[in-house]
Amino acid sequence: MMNTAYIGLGSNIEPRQQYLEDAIKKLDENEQITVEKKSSIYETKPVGYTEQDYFLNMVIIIRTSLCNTDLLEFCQQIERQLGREKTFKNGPRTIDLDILLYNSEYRDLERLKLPHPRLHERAFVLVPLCEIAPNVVMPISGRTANVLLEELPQKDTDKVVLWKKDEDVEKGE
Ligand code: GSY
Repeated sequence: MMNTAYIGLGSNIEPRQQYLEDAIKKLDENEQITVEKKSSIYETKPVGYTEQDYFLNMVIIIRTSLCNTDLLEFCQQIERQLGREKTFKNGPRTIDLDILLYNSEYRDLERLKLPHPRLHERAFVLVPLCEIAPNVVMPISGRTANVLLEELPQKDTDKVVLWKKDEDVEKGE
């Protein structure tokens, strides 16, 4: 059974772009995962704990035969492999992989909440998500990514700046 998942990636420790690319490569190397679509990379002002460096963020769409908890495990394994050290809550990180959506499932487990509980308030997620899937529908609320983005204040979306278009990443520019 093939499932569709949306994953948000973020890094604010150099080499930021390399961490994003390495994480995507590791996902794609898993036989049970195919990376279907990638957003451009955005440079974003840190949210939450603000006394840290700017992030690079992007969103990808994958197809996978992994169940949601196995996908979570695999994402956490990649975070560990890429040297993510838990400093403190919301602190700097080499790579962060968040499952944003898994099919149209709703889950409220300790370890896994779907859709991602802060997705609707995060411009650094919604801007790249809307680039590649503006009409994706949120479970329960039935609202699209586009509608969620329109509801964010402009001061939030202003802090998410296109950094590298997907085709420039492919060309290695
Ligand atoms: O889970 C996301 C980690 N994170 C980010 C992020 O990825 N980007 C921005 N701009 N701010 C953030 N704050 C946290 S925590």
